Amino acid sequence: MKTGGQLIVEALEANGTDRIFCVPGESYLAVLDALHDSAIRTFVCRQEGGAAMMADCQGRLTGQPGICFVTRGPGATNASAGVHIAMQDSVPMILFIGQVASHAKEREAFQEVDYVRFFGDIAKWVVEIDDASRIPEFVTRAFAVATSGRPGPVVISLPEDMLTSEVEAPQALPHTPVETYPGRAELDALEMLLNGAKRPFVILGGTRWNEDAVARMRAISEAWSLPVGCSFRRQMLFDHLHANYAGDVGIGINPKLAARIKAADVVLLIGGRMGEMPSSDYTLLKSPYPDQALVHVHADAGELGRVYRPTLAINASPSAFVEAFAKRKPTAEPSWADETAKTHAAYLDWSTPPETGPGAVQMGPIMNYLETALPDDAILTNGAGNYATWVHRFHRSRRFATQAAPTSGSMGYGTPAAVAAKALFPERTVVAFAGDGCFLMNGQEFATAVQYDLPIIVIVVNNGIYGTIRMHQEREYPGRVVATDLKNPDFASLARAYGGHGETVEKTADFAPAFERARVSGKPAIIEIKLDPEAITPTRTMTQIRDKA
Ligand SMILES: Cc1ncc(C[n+]2csc(CCOP(=O)(O)OP(=O)(O)O)c2C)c(N)n1
Repeated sequence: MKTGGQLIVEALEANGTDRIFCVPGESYLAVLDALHDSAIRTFVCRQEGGAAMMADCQGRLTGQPGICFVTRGPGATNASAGVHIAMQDSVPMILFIGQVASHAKEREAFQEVDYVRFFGDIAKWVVEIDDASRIPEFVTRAFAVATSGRPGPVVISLPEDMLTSEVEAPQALPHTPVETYPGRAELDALEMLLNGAKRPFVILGGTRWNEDAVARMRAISEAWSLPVGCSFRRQMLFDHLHANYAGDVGIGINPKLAARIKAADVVLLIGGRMGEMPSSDYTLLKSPYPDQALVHVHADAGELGRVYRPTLAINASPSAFVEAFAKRKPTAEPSWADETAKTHAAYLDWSTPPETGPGAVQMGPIMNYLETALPDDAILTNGAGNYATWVHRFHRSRRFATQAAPTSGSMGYGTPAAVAAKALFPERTVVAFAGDGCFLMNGQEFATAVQYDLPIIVIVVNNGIYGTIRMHQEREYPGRVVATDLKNPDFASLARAYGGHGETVEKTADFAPAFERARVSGKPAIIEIKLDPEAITPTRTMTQIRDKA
């Protein structure tokens, strides 16, 4: 006989879980107690949104579900911020929620929420377990659902009395991974299309990639001289210094790259969904009928034909697809090789930061410095805000599992993600980028970094405004500023108050030594960059945007 709490922990162990992220609650004490006897490492966090984002980051970088435990009601609603990210970003994750006891249900008991309804639209699957003997079945299924097809978050509600009940249950078994392979007919059809193409283009996106798959994709690109772009915030899928790298198919796309994609005759979209952001609001590829012959490779059949009618639909995971297609070679020297080289030259030009800009701190030289100071395997995280443009446009990503940034555009992601990344890869440099607004959405997780001795470096780009929204405001309603001014704490003092290392950068030359001091401090660090609010984009000032409106 075992308690529900013990069965949950055993089922997690059977599925290879080595850590969980949580904020404790009285609703799931039986699970916490079972964790006491387990080798699973428990990371206690400061807010459930941060805990869920850590779990998301774990899933994003490893492909295995990140696990998060929260309490009912406010714990669950806080965690929903991370669940939404995992859903939009196709990341495997399992959120466990302590639920009110069975006798209290449907009375709007203390902190009672119906999770099936609450998470219905933002989770891949939501279930409440009423009978503890079925825990092995549901937990194993949760791993299968979270990782198969298009990965996503699963939410499991755990009534308190179910967790304390003692039952007999079958021994939990690990889930069986589900793979989707391309058929020979699809591979033949693609080979024919590419052999007949004049201006093909490849876009990589989504999840279910790994280091081997990225290496195979590189080999395919070389064999066929294919230009390759990475979808919004999926830049770790192709080496940016490779001669075939074409650029970031994201927000504020290089106009030359957009023109190149529009002029393509065949677009091979692997793993991505080509949503509103990467498609420049569905204009790069027209929905529902693209101008180009679209070959869409996706692990979920439901995504094929959902937004675009593909010429050729291939229901396969990116990793299975590249493994199969790597064996196919062109019949003749590709005619587009010269153009692929030109596209890369245009990328290099576009990703060279400006040396100057308004104010005493220039982000361009700071990005140049980071490009030389950061090892290739450094992990960069961020949330949402104009500051992220500097990272996405000017950081030349080299390797897989080096990026954690929400395609869902959620603020507050960078700091908790950095904590999870550093816990996963303690030997690697982990840098979180945040705006002043973004940081204060989940900056409390800096305390988690201090608690677990995880020396992340958080770069807070402080312009004293919710800059992205101010920019939109000035463009749409010039001169009518509402709700976008911020009065901020001294971020360096804040870092020290938490027990970390703090630096303030007021001019460009301050940055390199501040970064070095942060690195050798061995402590979690915050480097505040005081950026002129005029420097709202790499190329246009706030005044120029207002004046043009
Ligand atoms: C959770 C969340 N809330 C609100 C928004 C809307 N939003 C997008 S960017 C932004 C401002 C970001 O400000 P900051 O982090 O200071 O960066 P900046 O744009 O100034 O560089 C806001 C409020 C969002 N994307 N996510």
